[in-house]
Amino acid sequence: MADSEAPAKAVQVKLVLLGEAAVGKSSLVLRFVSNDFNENNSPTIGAAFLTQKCRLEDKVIKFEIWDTAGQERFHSLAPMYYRNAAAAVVVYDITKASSLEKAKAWVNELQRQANPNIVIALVGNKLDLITDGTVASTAAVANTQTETEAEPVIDGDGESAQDGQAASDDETSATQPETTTTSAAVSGESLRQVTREEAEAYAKEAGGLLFFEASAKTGKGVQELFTEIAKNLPIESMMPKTPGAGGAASGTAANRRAAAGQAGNGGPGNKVNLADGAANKARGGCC
Ligand SMILES: Nc1nc2c(ncn2[C@@H]2O[C@H](COP(=O)(O)OP(=O)(O)OP(=O)(O)O)[C@@H](O)[C@H]2O)c(=O)[nH]1
Ligand SMILES: [Mg+2]
Repeated sequence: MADSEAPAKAVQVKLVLLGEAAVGKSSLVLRFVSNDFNENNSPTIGAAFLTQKCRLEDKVIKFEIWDTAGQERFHSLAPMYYRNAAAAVVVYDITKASSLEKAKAWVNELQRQANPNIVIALVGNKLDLITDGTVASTAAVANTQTETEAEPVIDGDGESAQDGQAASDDETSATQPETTTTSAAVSGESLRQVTREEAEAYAKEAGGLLFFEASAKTGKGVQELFTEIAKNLPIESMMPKTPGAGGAASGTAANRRAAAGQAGNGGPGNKVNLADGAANKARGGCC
């Protein structure tokens, strides 16, 4: 956290989140951007746009995050959000096997149609729903450089970035985890439907995707996820040449506007949160 240096130019990084409905995409973003969690997060409609600035060594990275809607009816909008993205976070729910299959489909689509240099991270979310045995080993990989360890549960009252609307498909897991959290502590691994080994093996096979297990609820692994993405980006080649110029791999203003125009909840769903804000102080400043 080298501060008090001349303000570095931010490298803009367009990042998209993809994955089945209710796996916790918006929750991961909320944790990353505002260090908050909402037990009753509403399904995303269209997409939401958020930003977060991070410092990585002497570089400042501004993540421009497109949090897409997982419901199938929004699938056709996705290319607009992953086009020109420098990074993608493909999320599944470790307590729902079918969500890994959906994640694989997203990875395939990205590998066929997105920027060929895109950095893809596969993330198994809801790690808090299983007990500690595997949790410890899970975090070990990502814990290379931050002191961000398992944070205590922070149950915020933070507003969701999305407007709620009854989701027609695949909503059951949105409510199920809350009712099973307590029993998970008793039943141990029983809620886990995707082993770390299986998902990690797939991540390797699929061309060396970054792989994490995380919990948006506790914050475990979230910081590490974005840090590792930042470290895997070709930052030097993305540096703006002149003040105000966008990074090569980031979305252009025109793209952003185009995408924002299509987002179903472009108004209240848009939320900007810069790293200088209070949200980051708890974690020592993002990356
Ligand atoms: N226990 C637990 N619940 C979580 C976690 N992350 C999200 N949830 C819950 O899962 C539900 C769905 O979370 P969202 O973040 O809205 O999921 P999403 O992937 O954005 O869903 P769509 O916007 O519909 O695609 C909400 O009730 C969250 O509170 C987590 O890490 N642990
Ligand atoms: Mg969402």
